[in-house]
Amino acid sequence: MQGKLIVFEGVEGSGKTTQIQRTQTWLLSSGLLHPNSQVVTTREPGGTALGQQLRQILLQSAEPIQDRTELLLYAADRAQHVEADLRPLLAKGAVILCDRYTDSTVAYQGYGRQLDQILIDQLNQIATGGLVSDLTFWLDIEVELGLSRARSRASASLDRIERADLSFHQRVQQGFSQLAIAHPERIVRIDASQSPDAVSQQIQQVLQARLQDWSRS
Ligand code: T5A
Repeated sequence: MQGKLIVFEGVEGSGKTTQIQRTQTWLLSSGLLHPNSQVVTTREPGGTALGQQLRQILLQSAEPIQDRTELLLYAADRAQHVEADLRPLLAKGAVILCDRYTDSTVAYQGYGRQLDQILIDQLNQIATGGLVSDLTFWLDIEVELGLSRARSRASASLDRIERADLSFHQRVQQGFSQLAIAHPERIVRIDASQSPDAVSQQIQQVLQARLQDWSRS
């Protein structure tokens, strides 16, 4: 099987980090992959060393960040991530589990910040060089429930974007919902309001079927 890019998306606190870790553990013990297969986890922003510096700026900057500046910083993080990490890993046949990718930019900067969607699509194209995910899990959860989970996690304090007002997060949610409607072949909705085990089960069911399809093609 060729390398695969599997992305996890959703609003704040939807459980992406939790489910990526569980999916990696499950995949490695499932027997569904070749024994030498690499299963790698990564994230945006912050998948590379340069990206970690950009993440720090994006999420912790004390100076207000203008909306277009924010968009360009996410694009810079992605361009570095794709070229330095994602493409080389895919070329080696790795299965990559990535916390956020292009759909986050559409949802947060497009729907949330209300920047021009055509500009965002062009920038996503420049940053990725056309690399699209093979499968995207949209962890769908009510915004308020996600934010309350984010507030109760171990590292407690909310970052710059999490502190945005509720209407911003609701527009982001609407963005993910529209994306799922527009790309049903790529985006699979998961009910993320359930227990961690129940959410993992939904993901594993979809992934098992996809892996079987991919290994036949
Ligand atoms: N962003 C990103 C943009 O604006 N544009 C872009 O282009 C990109 C790429 C990144 C920020 O940048 C923005 C979006 C984000 O605001 P992030 O850290 O990647 O930040 O994203 P967050 O959503 O903030 O990550 P979180 O860690 O808050 O949420 P997760 O990873 O979705 O959730 P997780 O797994 O850490 O869980 C949160 C808490 O809930 C518990 C966990 O134990 C944890 O305490 N939990 C559950 N509790 C009950 N039931 C379940 N099923 C649970 N699953 C997890």
